[in-house]
Amino acid sequence: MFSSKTLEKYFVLGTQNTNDEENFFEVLTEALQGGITLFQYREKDHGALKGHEKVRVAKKIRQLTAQYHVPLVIDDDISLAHEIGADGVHFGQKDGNIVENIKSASPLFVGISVSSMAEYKKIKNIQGIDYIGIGPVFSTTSKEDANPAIGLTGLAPIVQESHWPSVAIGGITEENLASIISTQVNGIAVISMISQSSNVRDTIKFWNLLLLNKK
Ligand code: TZP
Ligand code: MG
Repeated sequence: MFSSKTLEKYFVLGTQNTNDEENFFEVLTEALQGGITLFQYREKDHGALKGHEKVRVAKKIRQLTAQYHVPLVIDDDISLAHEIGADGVHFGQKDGNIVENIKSASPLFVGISVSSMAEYKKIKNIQGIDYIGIGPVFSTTSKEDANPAIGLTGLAPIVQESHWPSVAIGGITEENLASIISTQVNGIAVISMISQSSNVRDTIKFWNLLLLNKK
């Protein structure tokens, strides 16, 4: 069900990253049509929906992603993930006890964020993690409490060291995408490269082209 290939083109979005709900579903639909391989619903930070509104939107997302056979990950909300039948859950370092979270997330797959080699080493013996997200690689305005950017020199050694599949995140654009791909990371996760794109299909086509050149 979960394979490292799933991480390849990982799109992350919450309604706070778009103008409104209509725009959110427009962008998500274009991204699904364009060929993203994984979607994370990250409803967080200023302007995020809460309670019933969040559940309502999440149910629509579940329907839409299922239509395109794209797995759905929920950021930091285990009960929502179970309620709507999501495929995975993602946790940051500040999202509570990792071992407890992994237990409650079962049988869903689990991703954990790390922003340094020290953070990777702290979790590396924990059972039940399916992938790690590494970043922010470059500086980002899409996350309020983002750690300092680690750059390619911070990213590459963690990719090498990780015994789990990994995905790079943070400040990734069409300009620096090739440099990220060259680290051999399994996947790339983006918000604004897609949500702010003037042509989502072209952006994903370009992404595919770079991935083809890698192989
Ligand atoms: N985690 C680390 S950076 C980030 C998250 C959720 C935001 C990524 O957004 P963008 O627009 O791709 O920099
Ligand atoms: Mg988080």
